[in-house]
Parts: sequence; structure tokens; C-alpha cells
Amino acid sequence: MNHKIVILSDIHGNATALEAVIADAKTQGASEYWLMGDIFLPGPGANDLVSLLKDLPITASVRGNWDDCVLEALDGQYGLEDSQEVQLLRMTQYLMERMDLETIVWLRSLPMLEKKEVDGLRFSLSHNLPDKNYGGDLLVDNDTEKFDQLLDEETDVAVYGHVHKQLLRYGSQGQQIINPGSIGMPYFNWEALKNHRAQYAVIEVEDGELVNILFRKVSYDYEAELELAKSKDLPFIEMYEELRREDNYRGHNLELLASLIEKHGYIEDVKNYFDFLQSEK
Ligand SMILES: [Mn+2]
Repeated sequence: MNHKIVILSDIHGNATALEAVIADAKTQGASEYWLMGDIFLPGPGANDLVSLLKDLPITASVRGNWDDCVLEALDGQYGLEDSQEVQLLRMTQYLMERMDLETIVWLRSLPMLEKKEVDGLRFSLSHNLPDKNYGGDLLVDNDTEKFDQLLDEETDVAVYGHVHKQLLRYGSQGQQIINPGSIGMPYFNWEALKNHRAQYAVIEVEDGELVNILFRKVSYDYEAELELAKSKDLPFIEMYEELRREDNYRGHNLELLASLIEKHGYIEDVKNYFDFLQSEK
């Protein structure tokens, strides 16, 4: 029996890239899809992105750190003192103005860790570490001992996302580790390898054997995605423009965030939108 599984990760609100990936994946003849988290933001994808996902036979999903950020923003865990928290509040507001609440209920229900067995081959799926979906533990140049945290005696293949780079390596005992890369937000260090393509992976299991691991990089119209974001009034559009054109995201640049928050009056927006910020006044 042959199983082909498409692995999607780190879409980050880029529905244009997701659409191109789905079109490419359909030519691969996969029977199921696994979703590795970080579905929304900082791109504009909302209900449109959800409807693309709803058409797929998704059989496993895990929750990413950006998914948690949306939930934390909604749950009143963020305030106005921290520029990054204001950014997440404003972007979550944007999302909620364009997305059904049932999607939030679904996000909340997602586990950090999923175990899947395909023809006897045992897979472990987590956005980052099985019990920690954020941080730099699994950056691609880290030591093998870090990657061993993905593995246990019951895992033959570990799949993770989060670092936005396609990766194939082994744990110290020989188990396989796969990262499908990022659909909406690929990162590069080496200039000659830089491109605007959306990344994903396909794995093929035949009679309990792992017979193929395919890393795809699919081109899509990133200028059209940027135009879409502009036409939909995406907040922090300056940063999204740099992400789409330069594949660089300055989400940790507090100075830049503070100046954009000031320029666009985002504090007033979120004060008016979130009740718990109102009561803080
Ligand atoms: Mn991510």
C-alpha cells in the first residue's frame, strides 16, 4: 500500500502562496495532508485562507507559536507597553475582522504534539519541540543533541516546522527528522539560494517503508500577494512589503514597530477594539 502525505507549515497568512502549493501538491497525488502550525499573520489571509484549508483532507494539525499569539491577544494577555504586543493585538484585530470565530475555537483545540502511524511507521509531529512551540532550540545549525529532543523510542520520523527552512537530518540514534520549510515566510542566510518560492514537503510510505522525501519550492506571484495585502488594508504593511520583496521580516525591530504604531495610530485602534484595553484606561 502506498501513502503520499503532503506536509504544510508556516503559512503565516499568505493565501496566495498556499494556493500555489495546493495546486502543486494536487499533482503529487497525495491522500492526506498534515498541518504544522503558524497558519495566520503577519499576512492578510483569514477566511479566504481557511476555505483553502477546508477543502483539503487534513488528518493531523499542531499549534504553532503564532497561533498561540492570536489566542493570547484575544485572551487579554497583552498590553500597550510592549511594541510587539501592540503589533500582535493590532494584527489579531485585523484577523478577527475577517475571520469566523469557529476558526479560533479550532485553533484552541489543536495539540502541540500529534503522533501518526502510517503502515507501521511512527511519526511525531510538533511545530517546534513537542512541549515548546517557540524559541531557537531547533535552528538548522544546532547540535544533534538538541534535535534528539524531538525523538523517543516510539518515534521513527519526527516532523517539525518553525525555523522556516527545509531540513533533513538524523537524531543520534538514527531516526529521521524532516522540516518541510515555510509556505508563507521562508528564511535564507545564503544569498545565492534566496528565492521567493513557497516551500513544502511530500513524504511517501510504501508497505511500511519510507520510500521518498520530496522538498518542493513553488513559485507564486508575490507581488500579487502584496497588492492583495494593500487592498485589504493589512496593518504593518511596510513590514509585509519588505517580507514579500526581500524575504526579510523585521518583527523583532522594536524601533521600527514603535514608529509604525505611532504613524498609523494603532494604539487607538486596539483600545477601541479590545474591551479589556478599554477598562485599563
Ligand atoms: Mn513560523
